[in-house]
Amino acid sequence: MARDGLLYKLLIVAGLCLALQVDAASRSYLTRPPPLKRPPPHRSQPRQATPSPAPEAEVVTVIVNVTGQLSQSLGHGFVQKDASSEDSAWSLVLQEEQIARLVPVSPKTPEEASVNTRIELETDDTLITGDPVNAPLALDVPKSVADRLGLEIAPDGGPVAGDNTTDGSTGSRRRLTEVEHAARRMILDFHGTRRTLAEFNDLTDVLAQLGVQNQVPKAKVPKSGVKKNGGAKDLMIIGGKPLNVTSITFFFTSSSCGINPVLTEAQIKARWYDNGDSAPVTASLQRYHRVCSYNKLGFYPDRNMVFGPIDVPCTGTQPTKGAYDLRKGKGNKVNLDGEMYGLYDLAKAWLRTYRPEVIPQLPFLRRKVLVWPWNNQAQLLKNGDLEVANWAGMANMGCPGNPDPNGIVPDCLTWMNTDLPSTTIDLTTLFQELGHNIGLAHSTRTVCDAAGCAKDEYGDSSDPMGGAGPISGDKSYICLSAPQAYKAGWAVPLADLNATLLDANSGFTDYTVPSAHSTDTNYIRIAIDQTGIATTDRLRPQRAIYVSYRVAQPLGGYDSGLPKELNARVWVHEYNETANGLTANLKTPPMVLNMLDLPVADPKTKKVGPPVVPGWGPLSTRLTLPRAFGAGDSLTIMLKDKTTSAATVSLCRTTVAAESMDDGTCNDGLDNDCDGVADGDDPDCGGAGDAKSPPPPPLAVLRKSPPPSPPPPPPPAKKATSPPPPANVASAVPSPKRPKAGTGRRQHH
Ligand SMILES: *[C@@H]1O[C@H](CO)[C@@H](O)[C@H](O)[C@H]1NC(C)=O
Ligand SMILES: *[C@@H]1O[C@H](CO)[C@@H](O)[C@H](O)[C@H]1NC(C)=O
Ligand SMILES: *[C@@H]1O[C@H](CO)[C@@H](O)[C@H](O)[C@H]1NC(C)=O
Ligand SMILES: *[C@@H]1O[C@H](CO)[C@@H](O)[C@H](O)[C@H]1NC(C)=O
Ligand SMILES: *[C@@H]1O[C@H](CO)[C@@H](O)[C@H](O)[C@H]1NC(C)=O
Ligand SMILES: [Ca+2]
Ligand SMILES: [Ca+2]
Ligand SMILES: [Ca+2]
Repeated sequence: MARDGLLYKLLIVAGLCLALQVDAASRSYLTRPPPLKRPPPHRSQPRQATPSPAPEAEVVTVIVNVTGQLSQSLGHGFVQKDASSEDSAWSLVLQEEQIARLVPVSPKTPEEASVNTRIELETDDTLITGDPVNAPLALDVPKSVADRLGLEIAPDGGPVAGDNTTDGSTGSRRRLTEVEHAARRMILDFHGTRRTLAEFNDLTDVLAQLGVQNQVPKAKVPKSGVKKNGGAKDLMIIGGKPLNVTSITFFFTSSSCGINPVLTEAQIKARWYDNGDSAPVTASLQRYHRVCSYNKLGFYPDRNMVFGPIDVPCTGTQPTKGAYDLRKGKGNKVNLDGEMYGLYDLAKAWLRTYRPEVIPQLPFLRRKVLVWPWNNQAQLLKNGDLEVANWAGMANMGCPGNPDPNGIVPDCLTWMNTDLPSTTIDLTTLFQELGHNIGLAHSTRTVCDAAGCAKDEYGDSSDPMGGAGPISGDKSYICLSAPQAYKAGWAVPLADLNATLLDANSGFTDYTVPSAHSTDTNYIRIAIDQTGIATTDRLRPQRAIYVSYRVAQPLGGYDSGLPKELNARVWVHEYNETANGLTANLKTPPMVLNMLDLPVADPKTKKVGPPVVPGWGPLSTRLTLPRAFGAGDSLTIMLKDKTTSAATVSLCRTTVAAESMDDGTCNDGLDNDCDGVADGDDPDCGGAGDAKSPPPPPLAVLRKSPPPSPPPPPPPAKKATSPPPPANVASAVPSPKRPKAGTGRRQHH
């Protein structure tokens, strides 16, 4: 227990609620990632058998050096069975799908901005979107094909011209077709040289025509220690300086496929642009950005356009990725690149014909959003096994940039997977995809039961970057958790503490933590022990704890989607990154540790006890991190009081296990050991207080703050760091009225 007290605590809490019900608290799972206890969705098999793997004994390996910048994407929803814990309720761990691509560093034309090469990234470095990658990429050409091309295997495994194609050879030599000739020439020319991504793609194209396809070349990037350029800078807010999102959205039909989604331009625009409090949709992208970023990241109609429906052919071939098949997917037989980029190619072709005036703006409308019912086939056939895409959304994780701030930037894409018969778009999914575009990782939680612990990639239901499910999809929304708001630059800490600033053994210090809706200065950040953190890395990681308080506002307002179970709680998160303006590292996402609340009276029995939240167990008023500052140096976070606008949270750091007569700590007026009782009250000093359960704190009553004045100041505590009074306290806000739970549920496919 001493070794890993936090995990132990989680284990106890989660152990009490083994049976994860599909209740309001976990409702979020219904909206996007599949629920943990649902049988794993069928992992769609490629319907056409992937070609090459007939064990080809010998290959010619063509190695081409390329330079590109990394462009990563994230999708939802692969479920992986953890074989090590057969019986665990948590053994189905949700994993995201990650795709790494190389894109040009500084494209000269909009066409070049679309060039991309899927790679398998192999590196120990923390690489993020925008980082330059210089890597040899290897393509294997089977010997049978090499023979056809008149190539032989050199001692190093590479290609050399075979004798039998040289001039003046025997008359039995077969004439090469045009494609074979091109392939032979390219292989011999390119091998061992440095080429552009476009040239590399030409090589893979010509090989594909010879049946050598679907190789995802491995990019082995040595751990360099060399400074990367630090990734692309996109829409992270730095120093509070406002920025605007720009985007262009396309939605499609395919009458030749018989796939005719009913979604209209008006229905999309109603969800993009704010139309006031009485509009049918108040959870618009425009409002979400304005409210949740505290006016820092704007989303305005003039630079966020919507076009469609664009009727596209069911199957075909498009410039960026070749063949596509919208009915069955996998036009290129191994992944959805053919369809994902085919749709974008088709959208651009449509613009050139019908809205040519938009073409010059295209490079400056940063995000490209493509809306398509990917699982149309499944729905047409009423056969859940035929999923084309098993993600609800897929998005660029950070947008690639250009060293020249005025240069053309490579495409930054988001794909939405809508339901064929739906007239809405799942805005929570879209917030998450646009959050990925900004460069935010998923919001996770580690869940445990008797069989062990597992990380749930979407486990933080307080955050759209996790599994948040707002009470009404069209009316309400949930803003970012404290660590994500910190990373995005949307909110700043009211106190930024660390081991130097937080004294040990001097008892609790009170902080007033305003509800996140009332001010952008709204959480405590505590840098803790940095053991195991690569603090000298250019990404400047730092392990820290975040303490925040979130009270739902009325429909359309800040956090209006927080369900009752998650409302007016104090949240404790851990995140190992800093607000450096860069895309987050996918490997180190933020994690919710717990939520805290005061005891409540049971409406029936009138007995006072901790509120019990399904999936979370009984909520405590405090959380102790036993090794926060190293072995034997703990941090306790305690909720003392709360109103509709602020919570009083107290922090206590200690290196002593008990107060003692011997060293005078029984007579210093301090709760030295952070157990909630000091000196004479502490049993260590002969007091009556039971150290294990200190006197119960006041009941959780959401008191109305007196209208004009800010929340009452916390009881004066020594060196209390009070934040400036909340700028804009929504005074006397009654609990928001909500439509019946479930109205916002998106039908899960
Ligand atoms: C080259 O010779 C190999 C056998 O060594 C043969 O299989 C191949 O077809 C020949 N290629 C051409 C282009 O004649
Ligand atoms: C290709 O990359 C490898 C490994 O980084 C390097 O050793 C080699 O010199 C490069 N070749 C060219 C032509 O750039
Ligand atoms: C964002 O767009 C709005 C509306 O077009 C404009 O008024 C504002 O100045 C823009 N802000 C920035 C930072 O570009
Ligand atoms: C804590 O923060 C202060 C102020 O930023 C800084 O001077 C100090 O070095 C930090 N201490 C640690 C242990 O990082
Ligand atoms: C932060 O890093 C530490 C040290 O590697 C690790 O133990 C901890 O789990 C990390 N926290 C998160 C939220 O990833
Ligand atoms: Ca004690
Ligand atoms: Ca004491
Ligand atoms: Ca004590």
